[in-house]
Amino acid sequence: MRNAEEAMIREVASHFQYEGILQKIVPYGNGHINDTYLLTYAVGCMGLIRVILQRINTHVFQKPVEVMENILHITSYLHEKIKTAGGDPYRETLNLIPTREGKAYYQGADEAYWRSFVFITDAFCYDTVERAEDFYQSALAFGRFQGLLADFPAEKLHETIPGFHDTEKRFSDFQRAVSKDEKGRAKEVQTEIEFVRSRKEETSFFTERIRRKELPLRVTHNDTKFNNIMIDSETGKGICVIDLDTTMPGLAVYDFGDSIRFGASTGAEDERDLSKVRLNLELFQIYTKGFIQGCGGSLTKEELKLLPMGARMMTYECGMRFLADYLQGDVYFKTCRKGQNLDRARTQFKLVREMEEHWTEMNRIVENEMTLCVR
Ligand code: ADP
Ligand code: GN1
Ligand code: MG
Repeated sequence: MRNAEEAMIREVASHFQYEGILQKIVPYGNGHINDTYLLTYAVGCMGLIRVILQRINTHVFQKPVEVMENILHITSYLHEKIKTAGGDPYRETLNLIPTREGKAYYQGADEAYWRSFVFITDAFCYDTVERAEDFYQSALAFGRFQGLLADFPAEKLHETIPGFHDTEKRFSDFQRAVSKDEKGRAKEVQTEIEFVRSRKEETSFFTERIRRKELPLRVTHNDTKFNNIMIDSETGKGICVIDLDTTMPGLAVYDFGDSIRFGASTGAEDERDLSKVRLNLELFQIYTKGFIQGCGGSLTKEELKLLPMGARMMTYECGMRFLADYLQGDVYFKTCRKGQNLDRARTQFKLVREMEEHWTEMNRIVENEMTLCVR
């Protein structure tokens, strides 16, 4: 890390209610959005204590104060609920560490917004599904998360990114990015653009059902990537759902779908060799089972039936977002190499095709898991 960056982090850290001597600062995790650092403090005879310090990406979250109001609200609610149920509220939910002024965030002189979380020890986030059991545990945990928030007063939540999973809106944004073609990249990606456009009809699938009130809006996470869950290193259980920036009213099928998009692929999200990217139906079945169980019977029959469509839609939508970002010059998702957003878009489109080809099997798997759960 550069000296200037380290000095800046030290300055920011001095505004939080940390104790001890700051020993080490390292950039941390593989999120695409925020800048995350792991800080280690030596605290008297207590030894080393770690904390997470994050700079909120204000290009993505244009109302960071609202994001923090949501997070404070959600984490306080979860903390109490977990405590009452006899769980460990310092491991099973995120906990904010306040600033010295008692606020949930610190606003630096440069307009940057910072927040800090208690570090969840003895647990890991994985970027790929190495063991089916971990994926199953993540499904249980994401399902339970929805259950825990079932009675949360949803009207108190801000919509941190308007229309986050409004695929119709995402499609219009995409079309705008293609017509502007700011970086002159559209000509190289005509096949991919055509792929998105040819599926335009599908974009209103869920938005229509929301308008017709056919599907219930719930408090959902909306970014249920496998690396947004912490797996306990001792028990192997999905211990804590993290990355709560987009937790707001949404559809259960979004949370199901986004997990499938990322975790049930045989390849990395940015894999260049598309022959390695397939839909793993075994993982699809395992996640379906875990998610339905995790939701504890709260999903309606209609929601259950639409789980496969949730997977297809989230994958298609994410691919379209990656491609739009590529056309706009990689301004939204972090990249570490040229063409990474295009590669990401291509893996998503390959997966959509896989899902279209395995549509009957996906539906059969869900129907089967529905029956097993009802029994
Ligand atoms: P992004 O929005 O950029 O994805 P995340 O909030 O998901 O940011 O954090 C990035 C990474 O930091 C996570 O994948 C995880 O590895 C790590 N992380 C975040 N919060 C904690 C925490 N409280 N304890 C331990 N690790 C954490
Ligand atoms: C981003 O923050 P992270 O890396 O968990 C993005 C998701 C995408 C995902 C694709 C706020 O998630 O919507 O599905 O990248 N988060 C936001 O990997 O846009
Ligand atoms: Mg994340």
